Amino acid sequence: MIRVWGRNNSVNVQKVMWTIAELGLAHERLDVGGAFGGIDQAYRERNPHGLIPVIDDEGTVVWESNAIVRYLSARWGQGTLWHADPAMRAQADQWMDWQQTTVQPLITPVFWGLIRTPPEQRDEAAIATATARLGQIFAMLDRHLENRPFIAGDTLSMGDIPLGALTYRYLNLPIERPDLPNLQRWYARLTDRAAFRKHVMIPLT
Ligand SMILES: N[C@@H](CCC(=O)N[C@@H](CS)C(=O)NCC(=O)O)C(=O)O
Repeated sequence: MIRVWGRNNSVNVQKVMWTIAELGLAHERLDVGGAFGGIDQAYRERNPHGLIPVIDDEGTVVWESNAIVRYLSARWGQGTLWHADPAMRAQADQWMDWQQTTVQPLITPVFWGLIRTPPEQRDEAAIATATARLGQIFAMLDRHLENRPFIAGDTLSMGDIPLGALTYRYLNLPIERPDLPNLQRWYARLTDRAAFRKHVMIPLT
């Protein structure tokens, strides 16, 4: 049984829950973080970073959402989420790292500004700057998806999970976006998946 600590409206928890659901793993999720609190001494012993999510898989404790997605895929998703071929796996890896280092820092001010900040307190200039840059980087992802159904190969892999979770947010924020036809086709494929609908396609809060 895998135990997951983290509230379900966190995109980083959603990545983990989506992975678990794709793999059909027995699990229990505990609400921690945000209004739930619970980031106490005991929590920090599992995750010294003091953020959600963290998992415990029968004694194997892992934090950092993308590291968790990789661990679960390697352990339980050989031949599905985890590509055996290192070259294919590197494709998934590079887009996972790009999500963390490039997309996340830009979407955070837009998401927090529009969803978690009262209108009178918003930094509209910062939101507009990040939104414009997001349009450029999602256009780059759109070009990557021009000739392929999924991020790395012909089937869903771990490479789709972090970007898929963030793309749901990007497409559902009240912002202007460029035309992204390839990204929209890939996103439609994700929405066909029950695991994605259950864990990612929930109201933005
Ligand atoms: N790089 C970390 C970031 C984790 C993170 O920022 N988690 C946020 C929620 S998305 C958090 O713990 N916020 C404080 C809280 O919820 O109490 C990861 O991917 O796991």
